[in-house]
Amino acid sequence: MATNQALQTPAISPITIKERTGSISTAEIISVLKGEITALHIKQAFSSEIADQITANFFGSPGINERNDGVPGQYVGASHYRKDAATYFRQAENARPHVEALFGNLVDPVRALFEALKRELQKEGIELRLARSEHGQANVCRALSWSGSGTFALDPHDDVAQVLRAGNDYELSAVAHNTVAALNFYPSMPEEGGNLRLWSHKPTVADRKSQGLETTGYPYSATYLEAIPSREVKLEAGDIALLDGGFVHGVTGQSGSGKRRVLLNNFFGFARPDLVLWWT
Ligand SMILES: O=C(O)CCC(=O)C(=O)O
Ligand SMILES: [Fe+2]
Repeated sequence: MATNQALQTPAISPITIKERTGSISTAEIISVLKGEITALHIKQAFSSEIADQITANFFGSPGINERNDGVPGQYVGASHYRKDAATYFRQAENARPHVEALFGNLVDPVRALFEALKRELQKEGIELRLARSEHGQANVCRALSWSGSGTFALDPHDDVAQVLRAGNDYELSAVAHNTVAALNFYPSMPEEGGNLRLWSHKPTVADRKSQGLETTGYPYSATYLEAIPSREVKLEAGDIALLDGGFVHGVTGQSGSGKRRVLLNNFFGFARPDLVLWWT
């Protein structure tokens, strides 16, 4: 017999997307962090010189690997998804030289954003730092190229389940009760598709349970999302997207013969009123 939970239609939460061209500001970052806007899309936010350098270094990296956690894609760096803290932080330490090498001798724009946000939050008495444990410290970002083929290059998911279920040995679990901000820099985009799709829905623990996605938040089915309005953020190389990772999001199918899609990603959020943690 079907339970009430399974019959319940998912709640619709309105989304606000701010889009403009130029340089990202700390005030805008903080407004996503505080849940005032759902997503921020900054077009042409970093130069094609750094974008091309990162892309070439990613595909040529001796640290590039295929993901083996059920999410199709290649990566440089470490992901805490489905890993205990000891494994994640050890991988982050081992991958650090490869992450740093992505930028060659150019200034890392993700670190520059981290430092600017750190200075701004400090003025309000809030510390921003990388998540850490006795086994090591998170990196500022990881690089990813999704390889899902079909409707989505990366299936619809939320970024909160993996944080909520990270476990007690992670200090970052506390962030799951606040906005989990997901920051993406796009050095390379395919000719067609590879856009970010955002659904007007922020799943609860009960919603995830009803879908059997309690620990992963991945992947929400087409049937589950059917009646929920969604919006597409059209991305180009050099763009930044910052979103509330609690809302269901995914990456649309990609095509074209030339360019592969590459992004730099990390997550951050309030662990305490006076502490913002940053991890990958
Ligand atoms: O590739 C993207 O645009 C989004 C990536 C993402 O949602 C994730 O890494 O959790
Ligand atoms: Fe995500």
